[in-house]
Amino acid sequence: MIRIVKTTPYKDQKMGTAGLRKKTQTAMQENYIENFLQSIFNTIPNLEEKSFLVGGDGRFYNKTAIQKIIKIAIGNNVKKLYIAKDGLVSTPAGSAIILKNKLSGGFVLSASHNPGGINGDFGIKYATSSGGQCQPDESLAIQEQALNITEYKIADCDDFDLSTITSYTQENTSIEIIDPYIDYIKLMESIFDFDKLKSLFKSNFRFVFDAMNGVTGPYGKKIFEEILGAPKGTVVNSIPLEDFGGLHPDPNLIYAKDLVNLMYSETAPDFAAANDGDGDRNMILGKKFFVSPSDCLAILTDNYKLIPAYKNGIYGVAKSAATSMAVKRVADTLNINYYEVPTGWKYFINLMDSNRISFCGEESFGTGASHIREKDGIWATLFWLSIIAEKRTSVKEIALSHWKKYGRNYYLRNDYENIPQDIADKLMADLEASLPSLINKEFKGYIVSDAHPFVYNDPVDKTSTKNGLIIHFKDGSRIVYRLSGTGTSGATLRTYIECYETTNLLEDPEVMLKDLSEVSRLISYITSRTGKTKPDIIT
Ligand code: G16
Repeated sequence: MIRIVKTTPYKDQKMGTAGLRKKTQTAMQENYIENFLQSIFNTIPNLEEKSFLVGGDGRFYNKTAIQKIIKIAIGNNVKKLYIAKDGLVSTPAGSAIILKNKLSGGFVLSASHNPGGINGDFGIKYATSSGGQCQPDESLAIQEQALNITEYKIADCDDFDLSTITSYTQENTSIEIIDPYIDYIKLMESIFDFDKLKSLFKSNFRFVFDAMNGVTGPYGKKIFEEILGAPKGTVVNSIPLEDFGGLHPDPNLIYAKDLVNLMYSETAPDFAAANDGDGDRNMILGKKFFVSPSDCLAILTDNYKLIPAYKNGIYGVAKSAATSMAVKRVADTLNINYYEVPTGWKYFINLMDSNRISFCGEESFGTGASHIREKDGIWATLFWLSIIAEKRTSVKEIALSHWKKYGRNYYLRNDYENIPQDIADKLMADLEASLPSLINKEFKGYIVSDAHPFVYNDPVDKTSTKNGLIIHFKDGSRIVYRLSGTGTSGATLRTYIECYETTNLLEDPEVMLKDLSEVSRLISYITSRTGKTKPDIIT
C-alpha cells in the first residue's frame, strides 16, 4: 500500500557542492530523508519509466536511509531500483553502474571524506543520468521543492534483505540487488594493462593501499590482492565500518596519519595510496614523498601514453580554478585542450560529454577521467602503479623529473574552519569589493597584477558560474579564496596559495609559501575578522 504523508519542510535542507551533507543527527530527524527524496523525485517526470541505483559507503544510518529511499521510490512508482549488495557501492563504481545500465540516476549515501557515526556526518550524493553530480539548475529545482514540501509518498512494506543477489517486486517497482564490484572491475581492466601490473607485483615491489575503513576496502582487496596478485595485507583498513573505526576518512597528510608515518619511516614500502570514505578521493605517497593532488593531475596527464586506453591520444584536461597551474604547463606542451572550471566535479561533465577533455582533477584529492563522471581513487592508484610498472623508478624520481621538465608549482591549501557563516560571508563580500583597489599594491614583496572573481562560462550549455576570488601577483604566484560547500558546522574559508619555481625543486611547500600565506591573511583581514592567526588545517 502507498501512503501519502503530510510533512513540513526543513529550512536547512540545501544542496551543497555534491548533494546533501549534514550532521548525522540532523539527517535522523523525522521525515528528513523522506522529504529530501520526495523533493528529488518531484523534479523528475515519468518516474514509472525511470531506474535508479542505491547504495553507499557503509557509514552509520546508511542502512536505515537505504530502506527509506527504497520505500519512497516505490511510493513514487519508480520503474526499477538497482540496490548495491549490502548497501555498499563506491561513488566511482556507482557512476560506472549508472552509465553502463543507462540509469536515470542514483543515490550514493555518503558524506564522502567527512567522519561518520551518530556524532559524525551523513550525506546523499545524488547523480543524474549523466553518471555524476546534478547541474546547478537541477540542484536549485530540488532545493526549491525541499523548502516548500508538504507531503511525500511512501510504500508501507517490510524492509528488504540486501545481503543476497536477488530481485523483488513491490507495487509497480522492481528491485534488483546487484554485485557492486563486477562492472567497475571490468572497466578498470579495459583501461589499464593488468598483465603489466601483475608483473610489477611479482617483483620486490611493495605497496600499501589504505581504504580508511571506507567502501574501497572490498574493491581494493579484489583488484590489488585477488586479481593483480599483491600480497595479502596490501590493503589496510579494508573493512567498511559505520564509524570508519573512529577515523576521519579523508586521505590527506593529516587524517591518513598512520599511512603517512609508515611512508616517512625507514620501513616504508615503495608506494602507497589512500582513498576516502566513498572512494572518489585519493592520496598518493612514495617513500618519504607526498604527491600533491595538483601535481598528481599534471603527472598523470604527462604520462597518458603509458595507459592502453589513452595511448592513441586524449582530448584535453581540466582542473578547478583552485587547483595549481601545474597541469596547464603540461597541456600547453602537449597541445591538448585545457579548461579551468569552478569547484565541483559537476563542471567537468559537459566537457567530458562533449569530448573536450579526457582527464580532470581538483586540489581536494580528486583525479579522474571520462570513463565515468566522478573522480576515482582506485583509477588514480592504478594509473600510478602503471607509471611505476613502466618506469621502474620511485615516486619521488617520477615527480622530480616532471618538475625538471616543467618547473614546480609549490602549492598549499590553508583552511580556516568553523567560522560563523555571517562573518565568513562578509569577509568574502568585502574582499570582493576591495579587489580592484589591490591592483599594483605590494604585500611583503609580492605585487598584485590582477584580482578578480573567478567566472566560468560553460562552453556547452552557455551558463555562467561565479566561484571564488583570485589574486595574481607579478611573479606568477596566486592566491584563491573560496568558502567550502561541503562542511556541516559553520563556514570553512579555504585559501589556495601557489608560487612557481624552476630551480629550487625540493623545498618544503610550507617554507616556500610562508610569506604568501601571511599575505593571504593580510589581504582579507582573516585574523582580525576571525581571531585566527593561522589555518586550522594545511594540506
Ligand atoms: C565534493 C565534490 C568535489 C569538490 C569538493 C569541494 O567532494 O564532489 O568535486 O571538489 O566537494 O569541497 P569544498 O566545497 O569543501 O571545497 P567530495 O569528495 O566531498 O564529494
